[in-house]
Amino acid sequence: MSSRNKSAAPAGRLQRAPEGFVSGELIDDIVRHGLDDTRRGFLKRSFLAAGAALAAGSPVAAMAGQAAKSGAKGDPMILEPRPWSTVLGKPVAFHPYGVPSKYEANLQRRQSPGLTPTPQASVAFAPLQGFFGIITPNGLHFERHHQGWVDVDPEQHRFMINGMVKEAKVYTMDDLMRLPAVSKVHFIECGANTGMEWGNAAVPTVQYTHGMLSCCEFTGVPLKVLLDDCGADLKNGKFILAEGNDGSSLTRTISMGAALDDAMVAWGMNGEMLRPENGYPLRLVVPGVQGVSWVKWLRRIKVGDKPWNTMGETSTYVDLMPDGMLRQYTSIQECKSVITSPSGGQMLLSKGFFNVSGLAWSGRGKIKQVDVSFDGGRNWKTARLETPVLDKCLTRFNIDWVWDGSPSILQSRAIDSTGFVQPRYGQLTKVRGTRSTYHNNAIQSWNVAATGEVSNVHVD
Ligand SMILES: Nc1nc2c(c(=O)[nH]1)N[C@H]1C(S)=C(S)[C@@H](COP(=O)(O)O)O[C@H]1N2
Ligand SMILES: [Mo]
Repeated sequence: MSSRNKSAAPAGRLQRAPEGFVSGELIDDIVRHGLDDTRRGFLKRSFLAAGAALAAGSPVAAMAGQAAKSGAKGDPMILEPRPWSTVLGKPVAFHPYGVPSKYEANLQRRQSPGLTPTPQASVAFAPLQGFFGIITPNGLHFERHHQGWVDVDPEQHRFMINGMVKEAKVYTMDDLMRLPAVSKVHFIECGANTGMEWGNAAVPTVQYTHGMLSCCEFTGVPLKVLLDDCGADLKNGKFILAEGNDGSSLTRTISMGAALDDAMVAWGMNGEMLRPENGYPLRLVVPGVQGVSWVKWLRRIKVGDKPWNTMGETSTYVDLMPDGMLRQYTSIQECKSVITSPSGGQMLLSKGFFNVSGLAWSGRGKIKQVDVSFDGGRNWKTARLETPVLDKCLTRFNIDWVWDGSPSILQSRAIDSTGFVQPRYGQLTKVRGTRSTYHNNAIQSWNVAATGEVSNVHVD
């Protein structure tokens, strides 16, 4: 079915990575002064201008134009020996720890425009537009710190369990890494992901709309094993408090249900030790629950019988409702999806076939189905889910699309194993208002103009 579509329509060309063209000064300015209307407009214009400039001068565009005229025939790039095929290559282990090709230098974590006040209490968004499959490479995992990151000496790191336990215990990293380990792939999403999109279409690319999202294989010991080891009082102990060892003194209350279910005290991330930015040498993994509970540089878990109501649970990570009330402890990341290619800031350089690709996830289970609309939600087609489809994990979807050059609005809608259907933007704001900041899981719309420019729009 897909191949018939493909052969019927020539492949369209996509300018896939114009996201790197906001100047460092502009980002600094936004970080310092916030994102007002002038800066928002400027941000939008500079993304568009960069996309257009790149499209005009792009070697991809030039090559594609040539191919359209003469096919692959006569192309010196294939007919003539290339410089790199006639020299000695670089020696083995030239980089003892490998690095990406210099041609991929544009694929970077990027700072938040205007979300947070200082370089320490900040966010670096993951470039979702450049990812394939479901695994986030360790160097591109998003970062969210409340007080900067620290590089902790694992020899000096200690982890303690206390509170309502028979015996409080302190573990070294060696103690922990001797225990029976498990490895599981899960997504982590900050509760504030897509937070700038309450109200209006604020930021230009999927990196900024959805980039506080990553997915890795984590290795560690189930928290249940450690709670058992300390003789946690499971009858009266209804909650745990997790505490980090950085300057933010981040503490989070987590339900005993989540703690005993699939929470993990983890040191491994995609086959190697955690990166310092992500909590090296130890972090809590709480599948399905918002990122703030995944405490990094984890040093203590306390068992108790009621929530602690710490600052981060009462004044931040609370959802402002239209009536002025705040919802607390909305910890689960609900079913959500987004098309990552094509997405905002990219450019369709020609009509024809496109593989529309994106990510879907749910904090309540597996992804059951993803539908895609090319006309702003009037008609829907079911996308292909790529395997594996795992619990509380990103799922990659793909669907064929032949762009006829007319304006289109691309949307994706995920359904999870509980039957929950990702809401339209208007459905969500009807209940939650437009100042909720956290937990925005609305359907994302990308507008494709006749010029091929792809931009962020809100469709009710
Ligand atoms: N100790 C500590 N843990 C922390 C944080 C922090 O600032 N300090 N930030 C939290 C928040 S708000 C999120 S979204 C995730 C981000 O994890 P990452 O930086 O590995 O992406 O870590 C959480 N754990
Ligand atoms: Mo977060």
